[in-house]
Amino acid sequence: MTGRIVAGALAPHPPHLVYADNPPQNEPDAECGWETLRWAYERMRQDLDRTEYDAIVILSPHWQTYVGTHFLGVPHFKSLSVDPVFPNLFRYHYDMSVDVPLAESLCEEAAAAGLVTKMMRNPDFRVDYGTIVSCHLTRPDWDIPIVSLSSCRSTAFYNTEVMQEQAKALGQATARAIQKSGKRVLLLSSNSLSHRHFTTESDVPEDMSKEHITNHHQYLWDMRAIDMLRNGRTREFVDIMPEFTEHAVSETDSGALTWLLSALDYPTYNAELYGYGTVIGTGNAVMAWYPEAS
Ligand code: 2X7
Ligand code: FE2
Repeated sequence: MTGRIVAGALAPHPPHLVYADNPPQNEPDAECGWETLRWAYERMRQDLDRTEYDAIVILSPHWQTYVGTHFLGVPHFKSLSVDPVFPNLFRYHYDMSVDVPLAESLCEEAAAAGLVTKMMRNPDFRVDYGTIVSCHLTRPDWDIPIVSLSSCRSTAFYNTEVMQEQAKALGQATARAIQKSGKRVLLLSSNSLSHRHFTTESDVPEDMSKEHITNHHQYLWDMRAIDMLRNGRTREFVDIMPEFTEHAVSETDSGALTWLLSALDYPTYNAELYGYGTVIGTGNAVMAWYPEAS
């Protein structure tokens, strides 16, 4: 049977959202906070629950590699993840399984396309918080194995154009490997849109009277990005991604969103926009593309 991508989602990973949800895995306690985004995730989960999938493939900006793309290659990880910037909000006990055969096929397919790749086989490796937060918010039961791809830092090492070319090739390789696998797969691009943070935190982190976008310029970029993404202008958005990434200081520098749109073959159908909200000044959209429904 031919495998397929059942959905692809933009699934940002501010640890604040897990903090505010108060799951048993996270140590700190919150009163509330960032409801528009948490309700957006809730509605995305309801839609995703209507379809079956065998694996989640995710690319996170917080697993950063400078020589090629790496793939988690150990069947099971269990440890404590502490956010380096927000240890007061995120101390999360994770327990996850990895679809190693699917990770290996992705790695091989990407290598065959000329990309530098490596399977990560260290059993003591600490999984990055971006992967954990996006997967938790999308599938809190952790009952589906994941495949996690690192973000090759070609934007920092070369420029956004090099990142884009590599991320496009990685997206095509991902789609080919999934087709050959016979599996039904959900893809997650784990990133914020505009990404300029406040440099200080309020005394009560979940005090929503202090939460807003860092500046209007970033908000305008986010609205333009969302408008293009949700209305089928994804190829055009990828074309302006270098400008967006620089001007909005966006986490798209990770290649995650270019990878996702390339794997989905640049949807011309509409995305489902579940919501937009700011977290400590950054702009975040939760949205998904459903190729089967299109
Ligand atoms: O990693 C993040 C992020 N991308 C956005 C907001 C706040 C914290 O962490
Ligand atoms: Fe981040």
